[in-house]
Amino acid sequence: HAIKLIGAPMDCGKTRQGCLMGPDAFRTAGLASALQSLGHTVDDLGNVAPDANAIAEQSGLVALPETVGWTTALARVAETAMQDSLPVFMGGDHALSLGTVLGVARHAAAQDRPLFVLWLDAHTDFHTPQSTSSGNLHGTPVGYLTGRTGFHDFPMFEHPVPCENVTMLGLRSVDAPERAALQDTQITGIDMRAIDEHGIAAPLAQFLNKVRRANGLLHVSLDVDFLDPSVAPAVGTTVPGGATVREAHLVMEMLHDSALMTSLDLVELNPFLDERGRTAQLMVDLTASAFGRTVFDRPTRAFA
Ligand code: DIR
Ligand code: MN
Ligand code: MN
Ligand code: MN
Repeated sequence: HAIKLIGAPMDCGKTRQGCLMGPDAFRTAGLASALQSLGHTVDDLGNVAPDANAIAEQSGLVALPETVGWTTALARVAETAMQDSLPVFMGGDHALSLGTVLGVARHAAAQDRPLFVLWLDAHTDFHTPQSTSSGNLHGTPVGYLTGRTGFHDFPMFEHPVPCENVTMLGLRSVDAPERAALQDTQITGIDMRAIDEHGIAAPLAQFLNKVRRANGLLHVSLDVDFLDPSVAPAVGTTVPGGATVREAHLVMEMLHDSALMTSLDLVELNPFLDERGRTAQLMVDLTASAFGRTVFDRPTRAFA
């Protein structure tokens, strides 16, 4: 692939600070060289900055104007990058997906291809600016990209992703208003109990088959808190009982095998909370799996 690394040091999607260091932690952990060594062409475009705007702060919402400024800037960068590359957005908190998916959706619409979204997260991020009680807009991107109402301060999401095109894996923290709103949608939500009982491969394979049949584009959004905090402590919103290292690698390996992924977010890494870079390193290793790193090249495993 031609991969573009795009830094999005967005830190205003919640009150706890530190995600602004995310892009440089991914760089320090060797993301570019890991992908290059797999044979990809990698271009690090540096960091994006938010647009200015005249939107007013709103009580009950954290940093609404700045969040909208990131959204417009990232949508523009994402749409452009999609034309000739596979963009990897190095966050930054999960509010950056408001912008990246907006830009990717514009590109998909211009190509007349359906867009699918795989959300790897402990949380559903299905709030609207009205339903959030924390005021943290990193809890809203799936609401925005599926076309929920209430985002009037944001750019119009002209081509919302149909709910049946969204699958979430790893869920274990869903707020009551999100749960109520999700009941009425066709979003596929695979929680940790389902993964415990049936494994992570079957629901993912089903989703990937759907993307393939539809000749769709596939945006993948990987929140650090998808992973269990014992292996990925560097995130502000840890929830126990998350995906294991192997479950996460299997997801990434299956994504590579499918050859369907067309854009990727790496979000919520807070290097201030990390232990000698181990979470950043795990995220880099997972990304490498998504781009073809294997131990053995299956199915030819025999030592001849
Ligand atoms: C919570 C946390 N549902 C909120 N969301 C997070 O503030 O709306 N998403 N951390 O990844
Ligand atoms: Mn999230
Ligand atoms: Mn999360
Ligand atoms: Mn590949």
